Amino acid sequence: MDTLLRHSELAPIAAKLDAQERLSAEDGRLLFSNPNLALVGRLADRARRRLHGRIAWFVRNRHINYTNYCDKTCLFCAFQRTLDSGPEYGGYVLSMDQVRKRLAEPGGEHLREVHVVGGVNPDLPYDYYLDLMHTIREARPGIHIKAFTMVEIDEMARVSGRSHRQVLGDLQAAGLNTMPGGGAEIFSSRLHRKLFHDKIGANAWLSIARCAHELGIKTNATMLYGHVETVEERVEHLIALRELQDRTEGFQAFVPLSFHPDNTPMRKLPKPTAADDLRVIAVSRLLLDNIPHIKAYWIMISRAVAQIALSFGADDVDGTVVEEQIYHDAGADTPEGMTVRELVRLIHDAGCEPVERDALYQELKSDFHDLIEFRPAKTRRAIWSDAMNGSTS
Ligand code: V47
Repeated sequence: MDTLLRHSELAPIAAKLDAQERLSAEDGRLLFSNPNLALVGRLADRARRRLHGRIAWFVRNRHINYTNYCDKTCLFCAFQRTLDSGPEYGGYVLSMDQVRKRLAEPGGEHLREVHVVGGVNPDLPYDYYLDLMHTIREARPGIHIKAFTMVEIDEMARVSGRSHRQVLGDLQAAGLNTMPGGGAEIFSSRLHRKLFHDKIGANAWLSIARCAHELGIKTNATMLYGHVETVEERVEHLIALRELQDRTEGFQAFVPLSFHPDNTPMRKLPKPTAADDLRVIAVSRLLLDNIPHIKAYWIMISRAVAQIALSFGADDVDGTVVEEQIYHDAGADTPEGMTVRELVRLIHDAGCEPVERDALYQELKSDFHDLIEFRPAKTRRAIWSDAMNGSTS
């Protein structure tokens, strides 16, 4: 153990990690409140390197948000349009033709994964969701369909009168492969009452995730942070995920979701800082010892913070994305998509080794020499001297 760590109050946690012992909730609270973020990050980076070395994963994916009509009243959301608001306020439901067109756009043939989520729209019949699966499957037979949060599964069960298990089975038969991790928000019952009282809470979310895992459907998990949650509530959330994962091993990745306040009913709250984002990523890596991947979703935390996050516990940057509405409606100023070249450079310049993956984290490609320009880094003195001499090279 290095000197800084040995003399810090994190020394017992570092010792536990060295001995590959599981961290407790109390350890989680200490990691969230320790003033030395760099030390917390160093611990997380060690854990990340033990699991993944220098690899950082990305996927050629695109998101499709099939509707933004939603009858829920979540205070953190800017994406939702009320059912009576009409298209003049930007409300939409994608037709199957529009879905086909999105998949037929240039580059669509290279997509590995499509990520499909939408609002809770009670006007959609059960068949809409099954048609969506069939349409995507037909348009891109080889594509991996990652679709629907536990919240949407609950809505489909309500509209069809079928159980969660039956709905998941129907979707699987129609082409669903895995599920994203959204809708978990924050498991605290206090915040469920305050922020999203008319949507499923922790028990239902965890129970549907468990059901999906039992059917062999891998999912991700998320936590929405940076609003009014406490450190205790963050830790409680992470430990609940860890406990379910002990039973099912069905979570592939954990995706911390940094709150974007613009255009939401909580718009007066300040945005989480880069330090908040990095700390949540680091503590997640340390507490979630049984979830293989921690995602730094560049759309939410910016490309620059995603790069640093790769040294703070994250091993995955999601992917090309192409079109994104949930965070852009809430004020995200990142682009909506990135090219493979940009992703590869982002990872390479952060000191990691870019590896293209499929949706199940199988390696597809790791040799990107053609995309990375190897220019010897200029010394500061050379940059200064060029600047003084007017060189623009
Ligand atoms: O469930 C909504 C969150 C989630 C805001 O699994 C917001 O690979 C921040 O889950 N500020 C949907 N967050 C997105 C999601 C996701 C994204 C990328 C990858 C994966 C994955 C999953 O976004 C919602 C909600 O928790 N959200 N509004 C907001 N204003």
